[in-house]
Amino acid sequence: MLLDWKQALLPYEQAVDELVIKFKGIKREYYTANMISPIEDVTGRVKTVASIIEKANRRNIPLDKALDVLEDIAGIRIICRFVDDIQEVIELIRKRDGKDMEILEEEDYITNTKTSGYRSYHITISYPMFVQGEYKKIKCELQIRTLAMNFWATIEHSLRYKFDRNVPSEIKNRLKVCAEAAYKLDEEMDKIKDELMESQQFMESREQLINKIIHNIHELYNSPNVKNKNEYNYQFINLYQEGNIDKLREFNAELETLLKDIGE
Ligand code: 0O2
Repeated sequence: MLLDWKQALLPYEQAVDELVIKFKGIKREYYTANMISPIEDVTGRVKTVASIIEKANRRNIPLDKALDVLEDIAGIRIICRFVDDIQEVIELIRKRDGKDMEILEEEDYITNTKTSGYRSYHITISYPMFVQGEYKKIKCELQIRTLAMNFWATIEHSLRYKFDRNVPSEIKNRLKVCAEAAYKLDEEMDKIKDELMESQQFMESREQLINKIIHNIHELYNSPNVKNKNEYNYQFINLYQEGNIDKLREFNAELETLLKDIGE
């Protein structure tokens, strides 16, 4: 059977695009609510045709069944900073089960680390799509892992390709040592999580404050009733250079009062 791969993979591409937007949207929701997101980064990919054929052959799946049987043709990777964040992301996904996606399977390779040293949490979902007027459910594999787990998996993956899946045992052993080190890194990071979270919260709220000030100065520039508009800009630059967050907050409060007075 001849497959028009481009046509057949189109719904998978669209599903990946939509899911990346959705998970990035969750990250933005946290940011907007001034909360720290458990999601650090989201990427997506559709398996290459060569990789689909290789996996189908390896698993003795006839090519015309490959798209229905393989669960990771559409793949989303959700990267977290801390191991605890993974659980938060899993809960977020479970909440959507039966709504905009359906959970088919969960595989916990964090508790049950693979012999290779691979750690990650996999959730296979079924995702409804309308493509060219047709309703279709697309299977998609969500891989949730920390930055450290991802670093290890990316390096190991490229070595697997280099050695055509037959990584020499000496390198395999070294990779296991690296997997141990990545595990240790996650453990150590978890221990200083609270301090890191506080500094992140501070950085994010500072950034949001700066954005608000810039927005408010812009609003003042648009108002015909405000004189000496440049004064606010100079004042902002001086306070920014001074770096005192309380003074910046006071300044922003002044701008907001001024804008309110002008609006009345
Ligand atoms: P790619 O290029 O990332 O798409 P398998 O038959 O063992 O290959 P299976 O049964 O489909 O895998 O399911 P599993 O074990 O959940 O693995 C699916 C995907 O998880 C893999 O896809 C990898 O992305 C990742 N993965 C699983 N095990 C390992 C591992 O030991 N090392 C790394 N680096 N990644 C792993 P593909 O098709 O192998 O590769």
